[in-house]
Amino acid sequence: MNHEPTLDIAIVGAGFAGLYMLHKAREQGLNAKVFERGDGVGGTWYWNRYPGARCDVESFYYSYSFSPELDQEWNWTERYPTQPEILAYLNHVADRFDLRDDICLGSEIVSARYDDNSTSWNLTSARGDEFTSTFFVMASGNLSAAQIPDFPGLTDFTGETYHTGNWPENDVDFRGKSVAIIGTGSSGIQVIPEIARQAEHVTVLQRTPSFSMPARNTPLTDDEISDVKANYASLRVASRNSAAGAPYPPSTDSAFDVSDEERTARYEQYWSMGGARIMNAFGDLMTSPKANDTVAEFVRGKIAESVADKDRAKILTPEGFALGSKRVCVDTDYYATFNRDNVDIIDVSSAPIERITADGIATAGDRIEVDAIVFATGYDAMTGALLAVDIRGQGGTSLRDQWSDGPKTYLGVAVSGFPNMFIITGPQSPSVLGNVVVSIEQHVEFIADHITFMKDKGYRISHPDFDAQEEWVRHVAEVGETTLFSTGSSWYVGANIPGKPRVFMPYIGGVGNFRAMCDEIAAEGYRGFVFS
Ligand code: NA7
Repeated sequence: MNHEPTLDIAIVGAGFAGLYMLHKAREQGLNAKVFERGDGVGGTWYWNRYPGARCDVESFYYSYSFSPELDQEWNWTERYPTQPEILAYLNHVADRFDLRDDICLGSEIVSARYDDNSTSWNLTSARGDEFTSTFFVMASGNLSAAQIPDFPGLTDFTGETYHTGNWPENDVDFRGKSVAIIGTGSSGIQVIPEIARQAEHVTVLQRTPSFSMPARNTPLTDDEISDVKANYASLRVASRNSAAGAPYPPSTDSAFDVSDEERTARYEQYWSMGGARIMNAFGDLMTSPKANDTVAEFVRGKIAESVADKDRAKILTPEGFALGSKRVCVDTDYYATFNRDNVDIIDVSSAPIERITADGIATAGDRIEVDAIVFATGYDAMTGALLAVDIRGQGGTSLRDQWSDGPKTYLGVAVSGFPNMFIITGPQSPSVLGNVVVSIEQHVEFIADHITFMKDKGYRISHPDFDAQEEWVRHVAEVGETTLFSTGSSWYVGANIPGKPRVFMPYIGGVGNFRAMCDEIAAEGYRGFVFS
């Protein structure tokens, strides 16, 4: 039997990560293929087609930086890009770099097994196709395993159901319908105003209110576009070296270095910039609970100003957790939507959803009848898409078993005992706390250079040293504990999935620091990896 793998590198996922990995692998002379479960490229931006879907990072920066030519030829039209525009961009990238020939669409990889004898990976797709490859890269995304809570009676409902992360390709017509929307994270906050404009009636079922900031989205002017294009090189460098992947100057002073009046004036100034910029108003907002209270109180004041009905405003006002400990949301008209006559909100934190009925939803205090239910209930984040594949490493060890108490990686890119497997923006990488595209590019380049290093040295196998991995996981947890990011009940810690181990998964040391650390590790012959 021929044990020679047919591919140098097998990549799962054709979103931002998979497309760039394919391009980079080809540049380095590797025979690569991407396997994508969707029928088109785009990953998250292929599936999240719900009305109002938009990135909460500015378009100029939420884009690839690896090609200065691409930067110059592509024109974003709005400050915050819509889902169709990002999808068009990714399709353009697939064509521009001639990637499509090596992308297998509609090909969901369900198992990946490392063969100790041939030292290669065997991949199997849902329709039974098999592939062998020397390297195996999971580029399956952090927010791609959509989750609908296991409500009793879910299948009894006779109306329409949708999940924001798995929206149908054709427009959904909510005119004349009454719609329940469950979930008020980033997706809920974007979809609620849009559906409220169309449907006859909307009932929002909220378990935890979010802190949301107005996007202040606008069309981009020709002058703004030329300005950024003229300075793209330095803006990209600033993003790469930043904490969260965007070139905004950080503030280093404390919220208590200034008077109360000056502090409020600073918050007003950052609030008027739009988006989540207010998080940068002072340097200690995510490290000092007291400083965080000041910004949280400011935002609570804005909610009170925006929502006319006092009872609704109270329900919509977050209390009891730090601003930023659940991802802050960026919206257009979210709070104003609750001034509409056709919108209701039910607080399901104290009176939870008990069951879905044939014609609606029963909570501990209410019973509502609806034609459609929209689940904006989020994702099994960071680990869901990885563990959806039955991945087996050395000696048949299952990744699901190895991670049963929580994920452990080295640098978020590799796992001890899983040779020649890489993850793009895995758990313990800094990717999700800012602009993920910057982290994706860094990871892809680290992986590609790692493979080239192996080729040059004549190595066949690489995986992280167990102790180096333990040390990295410990470091990530330690850094996480110095900030308020790890203190909320959010998907950052797996809190939204019943039974999921509670582990703070992102590395919060900053994308710039992380890059510098990885560069150092590479310069030292990939310290922490074992080669043979
Ligand atoms: P999120 O941010 O995880 O939000 C999911 C929402 O769904 C959130 O409000 C949850 O309330 C709610 N939810 C989840 N399960 C339930 C149950 N059982 N009952 C009631 N409500 C529930 O996902 P998104 O899709 O909005 O955003 C994901 C990321 O995409 C976002 O952070 C950005 O990075 C882009 P909870 O807060 O858990 O009480």
